[in-house]
Amino acid sequence: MRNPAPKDNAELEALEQREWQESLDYVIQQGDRGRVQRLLATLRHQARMSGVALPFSAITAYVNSIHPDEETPIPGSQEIERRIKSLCRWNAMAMVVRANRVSDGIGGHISTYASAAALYEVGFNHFFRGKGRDGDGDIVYFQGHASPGIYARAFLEGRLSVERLENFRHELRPGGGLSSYPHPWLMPDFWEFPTVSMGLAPIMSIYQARFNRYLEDRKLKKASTSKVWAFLGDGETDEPEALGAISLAAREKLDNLIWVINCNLQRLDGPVRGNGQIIQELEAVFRGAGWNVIKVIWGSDWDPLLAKDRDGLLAKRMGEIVDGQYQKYAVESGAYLREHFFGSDPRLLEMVKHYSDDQLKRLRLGGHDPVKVFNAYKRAIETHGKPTVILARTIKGYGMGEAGEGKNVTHQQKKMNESDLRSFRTRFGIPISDEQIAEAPFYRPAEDSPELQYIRERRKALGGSVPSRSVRVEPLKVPLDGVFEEFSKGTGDRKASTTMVFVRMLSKLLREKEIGDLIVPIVPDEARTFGMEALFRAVGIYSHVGQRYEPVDMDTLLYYKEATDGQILEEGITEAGSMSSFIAAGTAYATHGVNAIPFFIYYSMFGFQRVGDLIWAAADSRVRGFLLGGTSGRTTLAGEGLQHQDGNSLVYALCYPNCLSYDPAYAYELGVIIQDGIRRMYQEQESVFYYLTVMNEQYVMPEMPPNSREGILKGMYRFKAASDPNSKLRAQLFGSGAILNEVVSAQGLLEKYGVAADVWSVTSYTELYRDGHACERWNMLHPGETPRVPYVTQCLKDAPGVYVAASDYCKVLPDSIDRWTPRRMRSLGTDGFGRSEDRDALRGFFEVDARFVTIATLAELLKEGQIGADVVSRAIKDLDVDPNKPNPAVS
Ligand SMILES: Cc1ncc(C[n+]2csc(CCOP(=O)(O)OP(=O)(O)O)c2C)c(N)n1
Ligand SMILES: [Mg+2]
Repeated sequence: MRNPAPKDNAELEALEQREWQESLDYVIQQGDRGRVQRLLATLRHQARMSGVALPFSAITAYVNSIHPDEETPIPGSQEIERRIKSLCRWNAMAMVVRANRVSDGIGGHISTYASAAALYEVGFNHFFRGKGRDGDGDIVYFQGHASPGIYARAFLEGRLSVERLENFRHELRPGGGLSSYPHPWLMPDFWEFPTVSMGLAPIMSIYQARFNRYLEDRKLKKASTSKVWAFLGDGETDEPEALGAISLAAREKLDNLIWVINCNLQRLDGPVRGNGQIIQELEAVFRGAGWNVIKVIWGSDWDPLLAKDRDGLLAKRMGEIVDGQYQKYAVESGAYLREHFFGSDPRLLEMVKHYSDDQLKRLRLGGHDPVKVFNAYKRAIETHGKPTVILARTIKGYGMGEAGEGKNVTHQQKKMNESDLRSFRTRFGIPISDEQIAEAPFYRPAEDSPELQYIRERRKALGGSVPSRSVRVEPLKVPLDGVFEEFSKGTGDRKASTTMVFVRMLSKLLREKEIGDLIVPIVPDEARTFGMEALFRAVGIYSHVGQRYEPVDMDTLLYYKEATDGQILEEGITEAGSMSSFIAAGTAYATHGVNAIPFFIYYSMFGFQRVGDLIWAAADSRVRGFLLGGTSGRTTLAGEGLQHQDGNSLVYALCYPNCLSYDPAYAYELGVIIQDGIRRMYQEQESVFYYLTVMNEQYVMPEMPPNSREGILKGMYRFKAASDPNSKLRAQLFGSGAILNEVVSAQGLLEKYGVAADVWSVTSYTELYRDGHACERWNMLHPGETPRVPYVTQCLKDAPGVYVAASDYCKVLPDSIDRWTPRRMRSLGTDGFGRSEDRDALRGFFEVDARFVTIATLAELLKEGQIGADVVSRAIKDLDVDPNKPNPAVS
């Protein structure tokens, strides 16, 4: 019998809906999901062509991306894995609790790992590949605050002793301890990547994944299936660097990159998005950027409920709850959940009427369910053509119970009382007795226990332990005299800038047989600024897909050549991204066993000042390579003004312990420093890196004075002695970088006033400063022994007269060594904001030109009583200096 005609529109719509659903069911039952997708796409298209405006949505429902039907069971024993995970949880917690009992306030985090344990354990048991099999394991960025869990795992694996665990956050104790967070500088055999400054691991991981491709495309490393995993916090994604480069990962089709974002909905102070949904927000952002997004929101316990949710009521309800409320559910009882979550609709209540309150309370979230996590990881590693992000919902402080589970204070909870410990123990089945519980002892089962056997077997199958850092590279043998020799000869009467000199050195290095291929030039859209465009054609710009267009300047000699084996990393306008590439390249000696030699050249003002924290991470990572601050010096970069003129970077560089910084003036200085840098980093395998300023001012490059090599490297040497050493009035002038030429001119000017001055080139105040302190320290601790004499003191031992130093940087730089100069040193520098002006005007304004060096020298001689005030006044007049000009430091 035919259905009666529908009464009204509502009935008609209900009928239509049923028919369409039945049709869809039919197609789904045929088992071909691709067919469903195609069908729906056709319908969408048809609707759009008929003028139906379909609302745009970058998000899907608030449910798991992987349907239970698509899941595969986890291989191995889930029961043993659960016990291992519980032991990791316990030991991680005990590590923090015990550390804080002994030293109150020593810190540590329980709740981050407590929420992430399943995310890591599934990785350790099934995915993370060690380097043991073919030397090419996975690269894993562990969330910094989860470090206790990673140590706990290493403890079970037998890699860390109880003593080391006992000394968590007490690294200086005898026998050593464990650093708070992942720091390769402090634990160079263990940690590979520093992560704890939040937002840096995400961007570093993207460029790492891209750099892995670069090495493969350039045949510096064989093709590999290894993955880069980055474990991040949901709060961390607010850091601009965290999401700032995600479009690159999609554009470059980095399917070797997997991010796991632990969406516990909380950060340190409270909810990440109390009034919103961080998972949905991130889904939209990542989908929009072209990533594969896998949401792991609900555990298997929810599958039967969702299976019954034919009308989408439950999914709808899930999607309308904001995160602040979800957090409340996490701390509340099952009855509360029933009333406030399911209670919104009688049909939802009906769905759970057979569930006890206790059962409702125990409905697990996706990020705590190994089956869900395993399937997400599996899909991620099987995904081709795009990076994957897994958004895993968890509870912060999971298992901490009253001590912190889901609470706003949980991030900083470091203590558990006896009853908290007891419930934790019972909940996770840790075999520790009531008598022992108050102690919170570490627990490691017997070597032949099923747990430890399982761990050993799994890690063996996966290629060894993770994390593990080792340097497997062979030192390079690089006699590069052939490359650098020409620079010691000077340029005759031809003018050049140190930037031009650098580019020539780089071009020659790129052609060198032994190391040419290992050079990695990195530029943030600034190659033309530095005159490097010839390299575009010579070595090509790296692009995984080569060049799919005809470049507009194809018919020119220096055309914009992109190539799969291109050598230059042209990063576009991102110093943060470029720095991440620098880190990936500069640590390749450990990560990949490749002695990559990065040269990252950038506008100097946008280096330490802008991406200083990434440079700090580079230093922690034991990076090797050269940072080049281009167009540096406050007065050397004409015209650009306050935002560009850098008189700061060398001052910052002083604070980076393994960064050697230099301010070379001449071609041979730069040559000596780079050649020695390559020797130290790649031949001697020292974990240092270099910051070199290069300028765009052109002048004649002189010949290298004899015996100056050692001084160039140590920080100073006499460049030009006074023509009349027997003069009554004597001075020692110190110049650096482009200001050295002003100092040389001052030497000439001073002759007119009867002053004979020696000129020193100070290539590195920072090295002189470090040497001075090192000597002083040694002397303090070795009384009675022959004192060590700082290099600067040795140099000036017999140098007569007053001292004046001038640099294009803040005065604090020369001031930093003045305690080791036999007499006090007068310093001229560029404290203050830059100006849009030409060089002469700028140097006059900042009082660092030849005139001011002259006046300062005469003023010092006056102070010493060697000349009268009239001489200084005359010079001020002769040199046309306004004594009442504004002070540049404060104007
Ligand atoms: C750049 C930076 N800012 C601040 C901190 C301090 N801090 C450490 S953890 C934390 C909260 C982390 O929240 P989330 O990223 O959500 O990680 P969860 O612990 O919840 O997994 C904060 C603010 C830091 N480590 N780095
Ligand atoms: Mg969080």
